[in-house]
Amino acid sequence: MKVVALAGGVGGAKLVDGLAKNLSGDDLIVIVNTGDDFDHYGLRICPDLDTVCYTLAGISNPATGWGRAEETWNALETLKQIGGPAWFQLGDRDLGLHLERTRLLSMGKSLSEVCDHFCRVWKIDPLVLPMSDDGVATLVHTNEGSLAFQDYFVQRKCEPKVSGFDFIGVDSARPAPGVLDALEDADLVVICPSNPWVSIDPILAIHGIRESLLDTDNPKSIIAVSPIIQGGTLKGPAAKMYEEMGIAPSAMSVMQHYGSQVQGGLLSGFVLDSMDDDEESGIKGAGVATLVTNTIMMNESDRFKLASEVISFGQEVINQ
Ligand code: FO1
Repeated sequence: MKVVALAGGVGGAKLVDGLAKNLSGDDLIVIVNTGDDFDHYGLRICPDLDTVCYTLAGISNPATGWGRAEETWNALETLKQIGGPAWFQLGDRDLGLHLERTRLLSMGKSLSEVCDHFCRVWKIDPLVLPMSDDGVATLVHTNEGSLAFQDYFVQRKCEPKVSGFDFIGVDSARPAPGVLDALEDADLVVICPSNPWVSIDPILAIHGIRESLLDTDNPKSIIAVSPIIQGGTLKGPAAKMYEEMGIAPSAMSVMQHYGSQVQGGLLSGFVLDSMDDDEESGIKGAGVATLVTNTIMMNESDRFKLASEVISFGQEVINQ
């Protein structure tokens, strides 16, 4: 079974890691959000790509989920001492990656070429693709004006009230090489438990991606794993965003966000947490198959187990 995973930050990276440990490298392709990417100190920072790759390489920071394990902070300490902007925590090991990525990009390499190079160095088996090699920047519209994503997320700690999003540059951005072929060949597409608004929607907004997923001439099974559990999230502002956009944060709202395939939307299946089992019948009522299970990934064994259940469920949905 050929599986494509769409992923954003920390939650997405954990499920991707579980999928990678359940599937052979040839059977998994990961398409990653790059709407969070930005320039800082003249360096190109790609937080979601790095979170996915560090996690797959087994070198991610277990405390934060982003950045490197066994990190040191000498450069950041120096920046603080001399009054440089230190709101975005770049560790020494992490900085090395940003330096080399920026150098390679300035030599004319594409982001997907650079990502492929890092994946080879780290012996990462699945193919990891940025959604696009062209710059797309998520802009968050708030009660305090429109903010660049990392200004909203890290500098303002997601405090401003959100009223909408724009993905600047998306109209001219092309899917990265391999993205549309991967979707075309996929038997199963897994939308990871990433933030639907700012991690998955930017991927779906790239020309050709949503269209490929909706292509009735090449129908495919698409299942999403809810990042919302009991009206909240383990990490990140997804639930707060739903509330501020006037939508109750719930598994049902996430399912409706992507839409039911039988109603012209994306989903043929949906995975929700056991604590939200009262929402199952409503989701089924929209024509979407369901899997109710523990979706909280506290450790590697949780990741492996959830991914294995998602794959078996995906197989069932394909056979329906
Ligand atoms: N998130 C934070 O909340 N604070 C940080 O200082 C921070 C630094 C950082 C550095 C490198 C990196 O790859 C990720 C980093 N993140 C940080 C995470 C990142 O901002 C978000 O997780 C994503 O953009 C949302 O998916």
